Amino acid sequence: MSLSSTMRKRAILITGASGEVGHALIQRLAAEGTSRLVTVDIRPLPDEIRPLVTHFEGDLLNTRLLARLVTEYEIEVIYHLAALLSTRAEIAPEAAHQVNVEGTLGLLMLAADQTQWMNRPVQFIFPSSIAVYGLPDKETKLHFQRVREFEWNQPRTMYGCNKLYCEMLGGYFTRYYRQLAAGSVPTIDFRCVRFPGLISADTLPSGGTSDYAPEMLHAAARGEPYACFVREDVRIPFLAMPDAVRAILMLSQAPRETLTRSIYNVTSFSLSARQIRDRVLHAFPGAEISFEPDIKREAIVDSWPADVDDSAARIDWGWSPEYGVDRAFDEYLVPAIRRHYRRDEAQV
Ligand code: AKB
Repeated sequence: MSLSSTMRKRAILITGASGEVGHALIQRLAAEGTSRLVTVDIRPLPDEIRPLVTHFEGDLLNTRLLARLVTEYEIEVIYHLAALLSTRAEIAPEAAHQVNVEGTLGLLMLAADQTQWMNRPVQFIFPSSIAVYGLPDKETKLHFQRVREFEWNQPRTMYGCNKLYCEMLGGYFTRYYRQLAAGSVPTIDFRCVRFPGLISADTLPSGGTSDYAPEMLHAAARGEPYACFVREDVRIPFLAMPDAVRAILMLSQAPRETLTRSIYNVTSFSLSARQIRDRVLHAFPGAEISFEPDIKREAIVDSWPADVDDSAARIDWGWSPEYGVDRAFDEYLVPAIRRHYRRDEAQV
């Protein structure tokens, strides 16, 4: 046993823990009995997940915070969820680059150092995004319906560029980092899922461009009018939050030798904004939903594919979503959102 492992506590690190995916992932890991969760976020944690983890409130770019983490913990797995999403990143591109790229680079270096200390690979799970794709126009989008991982990697947003580059950095750290050092250097185990738009019943995203779907649904459940910022026919793929968390955990648990690549698309259903509106109206017949496109945000969504091909994930690690479109709306989103806002009303 190394000196470090006699002194430090083993831990699973989750960055961006206060965000939507962090919230759902922590609840799921804690429900499975995982106790050694250490989290970092610039924001405080929501009350319901605070007791489940040891939280460090602070900036990932703060090297002293990272140094403190590794003096206290032997970090075996990193779920690196922290990011500025696509709309917010267009408003503050430099800040987005710092958080999304420099933040990721710092953590990859930390993972590489920990890998050497422990002499076994730290697993680095990285959620990427449909934003890494950039289709040049609507005709191309119509023609190339289900895009594979290596196609159309020409993002038109800062966020998409950041995610695509960090995917490559992850591959570099897995295969080539310190390639000129003497002897063999153990490398990290980087694994990436590319998510489509995510929809959660419990939380709302902030700063994304696929946000119109969850916003429409949550506004209807709250009895508030909603003006959708993309045209009715704009279509992208989506995944319900429980499936997003399942995908992360399935990829993390997959035996290394079954993985033929480090980057995998995952998806469930592809819907136009009109089809989402129709489903929301079916569940909440009085909902007031209008379409008032913001042509700049709409152009971002138009550059994302109508659907993605996730067959590599299906073949390599048995991925298949549990929530197809009917089950996602009828058994998860609508009932859980109703419960969520009823609970809120009861607490007022
Ligand atoms: C965003 O809209 O920026 C995100 C994403 C598609 O990754 N939800």
